[in-house]
Amino acid sequence: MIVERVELRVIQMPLKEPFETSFGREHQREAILVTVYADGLEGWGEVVASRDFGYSYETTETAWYVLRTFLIPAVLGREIPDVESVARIGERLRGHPMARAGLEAAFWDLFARQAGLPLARYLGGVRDRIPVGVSIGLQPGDAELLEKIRGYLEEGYRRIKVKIKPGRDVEMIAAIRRAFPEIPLMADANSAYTLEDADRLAALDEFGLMMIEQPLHWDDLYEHALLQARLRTPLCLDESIHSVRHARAALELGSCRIINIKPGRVGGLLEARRIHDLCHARGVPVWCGGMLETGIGRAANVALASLPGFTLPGDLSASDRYYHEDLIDPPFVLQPDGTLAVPTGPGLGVAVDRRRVDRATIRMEAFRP
Ligand code: OSB
Ligand code: MG
Repeated sequence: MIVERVELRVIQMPLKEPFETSFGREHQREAILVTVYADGLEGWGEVVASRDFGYSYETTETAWYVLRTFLIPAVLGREIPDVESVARIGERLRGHPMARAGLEAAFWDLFARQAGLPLARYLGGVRDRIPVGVSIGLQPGDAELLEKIRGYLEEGYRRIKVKIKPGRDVEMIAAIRRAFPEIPLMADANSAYTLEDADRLAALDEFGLMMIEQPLHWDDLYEHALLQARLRTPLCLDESIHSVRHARAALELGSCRIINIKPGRVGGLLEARRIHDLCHARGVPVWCGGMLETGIGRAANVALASLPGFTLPGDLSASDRYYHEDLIDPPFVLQPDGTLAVPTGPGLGVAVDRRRVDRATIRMEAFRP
């Protein structure tokens, strides 16, 4: 297909409540939407970088710069035969995976639409419902946290993930376990600890957590391997896995026993699928992480999570978990069995509500050959 036009938009979406992790607190979600027009079709992608760095070095500004300076000129007016060729353009850059993934996602949407297939099917997905969990940010105190957990369990979420950091860990997890002895529970530290905290992290072993996510430095594999050797609880890596090569290294080193796959973190859905394939072949469970996506990014994540190796519930909550009003119609709704339905229409399979996108847009630029 020949790329006729690309649009970039920075959007801001107020969150229903602030989301706090060990690296900071977000009150509203900022993201870039990418729209690619080709062969009479349009494809949409979401760049999951935030306004501020914290989770990653990428920000809205760095992603905007990389897209308009390098990535968009490389596809504009060109014949793009397949998604792989878009990924190869991205791979010429070092780093900037979120910028690359957002553009690639728009092409996945386009090529799946052109094929008349839902993205899930186009990727090789096998599921039509995705079991989902919910990620709960740091709360002012344990009472508030327990209340939140109770509410999400009542809504039907299948597993609870809580954020931890030094000072908000063993006692807090103990309180959760006292109130909810049986629930599938996990903790995400977003790199808040060092190896010196190994005893403290080992104290979490007695609570039967499904996993501890990314306790140590954001690009470390070696120290996670040392830590994993001291814990019964499986470690799951998020921030540290940047590519299928990192995934292989992590598994060989014993840095983790589970991987959280986020397309934005690894440069796109193609690399995300490669990591899935590697883990699936080795019997390593994976699940789909989230970055507070709008329905546009969420639809791509749901499609990814329909691949057979995504055996654990993802951070793929319903649209109303974060937003009063999503950018898509219909929104993602939590089914009574704790799943999200995989859209069945072509491409992302969700309709982008242009009026809502316009209302959320604070900056826009269109590119033509
Ligand atoms: O570490 O998984 C994370 C949100 C923003 C940045 C990093 C993370 C998260 C989440 C929420 O945990 C996932 C979601 O529900 O989208
Ligand atoms: Mg995480």
